[in-house]
Amino acid sequence: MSGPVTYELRENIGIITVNNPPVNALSQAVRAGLSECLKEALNDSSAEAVIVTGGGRTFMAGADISEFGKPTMDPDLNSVIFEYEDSNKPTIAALHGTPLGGGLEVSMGCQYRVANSKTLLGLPEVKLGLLPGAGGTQRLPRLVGPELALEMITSGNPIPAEKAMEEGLVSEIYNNVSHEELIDNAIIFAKKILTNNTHPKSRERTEKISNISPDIFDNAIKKITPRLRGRKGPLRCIEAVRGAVDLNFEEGIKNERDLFKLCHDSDESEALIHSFFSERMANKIPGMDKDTPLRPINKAVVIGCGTMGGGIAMSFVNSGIPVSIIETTSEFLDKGMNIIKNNYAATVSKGRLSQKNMDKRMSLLTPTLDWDVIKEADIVIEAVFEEMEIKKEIFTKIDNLAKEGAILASNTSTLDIDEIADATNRPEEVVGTHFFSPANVMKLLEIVRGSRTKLDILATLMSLAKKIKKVGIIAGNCDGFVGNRMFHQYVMQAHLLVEEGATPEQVDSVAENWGWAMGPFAVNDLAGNDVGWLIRKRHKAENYYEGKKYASDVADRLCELGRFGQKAGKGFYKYDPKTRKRESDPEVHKIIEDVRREKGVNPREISDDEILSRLHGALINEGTRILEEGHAFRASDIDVCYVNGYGFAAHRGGPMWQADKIGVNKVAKEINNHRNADNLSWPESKLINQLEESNGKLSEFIPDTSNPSKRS
Ligand code: T1G
Repeated sequence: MSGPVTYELRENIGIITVNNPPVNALSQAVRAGLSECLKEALNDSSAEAVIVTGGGRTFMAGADISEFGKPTMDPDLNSVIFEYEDSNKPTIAALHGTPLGGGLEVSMGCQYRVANSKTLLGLPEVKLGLLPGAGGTQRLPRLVGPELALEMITSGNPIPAEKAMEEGLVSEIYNNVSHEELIDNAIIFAKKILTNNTHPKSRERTEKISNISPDIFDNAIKKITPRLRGRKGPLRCIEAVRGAVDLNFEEGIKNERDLFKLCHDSDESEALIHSFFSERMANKIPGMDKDTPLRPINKAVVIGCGTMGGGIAMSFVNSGIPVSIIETTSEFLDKGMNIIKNNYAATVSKGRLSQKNMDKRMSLLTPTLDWDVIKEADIVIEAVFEEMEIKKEIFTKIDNLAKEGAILASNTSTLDIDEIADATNRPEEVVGTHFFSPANVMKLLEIVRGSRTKLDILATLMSLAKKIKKVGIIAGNCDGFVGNRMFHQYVMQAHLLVEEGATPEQVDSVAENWGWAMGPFAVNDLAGNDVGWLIRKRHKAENYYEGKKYASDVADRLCELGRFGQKAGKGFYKYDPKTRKRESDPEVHKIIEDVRREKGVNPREISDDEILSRLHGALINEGTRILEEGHAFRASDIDVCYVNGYGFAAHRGGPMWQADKIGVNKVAKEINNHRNADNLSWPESKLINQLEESNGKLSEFIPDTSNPSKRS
């Protein structure tokens, strides 16, 4: 039979296999194929039991997300699952890879599940703003109990096969077998259970959902509430699981379906699905043939073992890539290595890393003063002091030592990659790898292309980003690249709002109530106010502020008083030394009043709406300028940057997504109004004006990135 689902008979067992690469998503054709092949198996008198499995790298990894938002096509997944559950021949799901979402739901419709020991089983729908909509909230509690079901469904995180077996979700696991061996073992298992008198249907199992205290749901709500940031999906997940305990199966399924529809129709889900696909779209490099070979990255060298260098090195060894770390003195090296060791030890003490894994990672780190290690490296990442002359000196040294084909990368957060590249004889091999602090934790990696950087280097680094569990975007070599360039405008508006009459507390609470992880002033205090202070001093020396409004007098005053933020115990706020909780500080309000008086500003009442409009308008305005200059490949890359590097709520999609959602013409009008009130801090965006006239969308704009400009 053609199509993505096939049936075959092996001895007296029917085998149904789904082949819909890359992840066997449950498209309409797959759902139809599953139904047809089951009928074939039931009609096959030689088949006494039926195994369903996925070909390639995984069992079905969920519903086909690309079908969402389109008219649903029969058969729907629920009905297919009921067919497997009501089959008059025992059905067994043979699992490997990542049976997730609808895939796990199909397996729970089967009477039995067996798995490769490396399988990860989960219901990640909540990460898409959804909930398991094909019986998952009803069958999982019946198989593993409501508490684990609540944890899995509200977190969206998978569990390993071993735990699944302990909890009764899987009957047998086979140690690290091939897919063929998995099927062989599943056939043996099928023959074994044929001797059972009955084959329990998941939906009829009630032993684990009886006598359940309602407290578990209230506790689940209490646990998730601080992380909601305006989302409703996780609460609906809890209510769906509550239905599994309080209602009979049919009512529970109906309750699940009603709640699923609320999720499916929500902006929150639309934005989260946008975030999901945008992260994957960011991997695509225009002009780069996807079959072009990538460069091997088996050995890395990091120059500098400070906060950034240490964090970068950890990211590599966490993914099994050995790293040599170079420093200028043994003292600096020892200090940096101790910080890394303590970082890992802290994770071990929290039970999030085994001592064995910590030792393995530490064994992949080679501290050294010997620059000759660069000769063996596939990639060299410079992570030293943010000073151009120092970087150029280092790159000349690297250039003289590195082998042909090695990637020469700088972790600079804003300096000119082309100028750094000019210090080498191979500028086309030089690139920026802008990690975000702490580099072993933050997911975003800005891969900064110089005007001569080869495309295969960009593609190699995109692949490397995924391997070291980062989310990469390609950024142009403009001042501040993508993220910081936009953030500079956002923070400037925040500071102007405070000069004009708002308070840091008001601005931060407006941003955080909207969905930001932290407001701009809290972020400044976290990152260190001295970081911005240093950049502002550099900009002043370069006359950057000529013809521009200067909005950081208050921030400068704070820095002059050593109020660098959390690390100094005070910044825009004062911080409890134990809890690090922020509190308003009258001293800061006094400084704000002094600056207003000296600048002749009469403070005025500023509405929350104006605050939000200016904060987001600043991001959108600068983001469109980045696009029109060709410093990003697409608007959604900017969304990926903000969701993964700046605490922009993923369930709000990103600044560019928001602009399209609100309507570019509406946003353009607001930005133009802000510019009429203060043209010095609202640089013109041609793209915004074009889209306003054409009623266009940012998501449809394709920047010209064919010849990346040298930094102006
Ligand atoms: N639908 C459509 N395409 C998908 C997909 C899916 N579910 N999952 C992945 N892809 C595409 C992805 O866009 C990329 O495409 C390629 O596959 C490789 O993905 C009814 C309603 C499975 C762990 O949420 O978590 O079931 O870029 O780069 O890193 O209750 O993909 O190559 O063109 O991520 O090896 C629930 C989502 C859906 C799982 C593999 N399931 N996927 O990771 O590869 S909702 C999920 C993942 C649902 C039911 C509900 C990961 C992965 P392209 P990749 P990977």
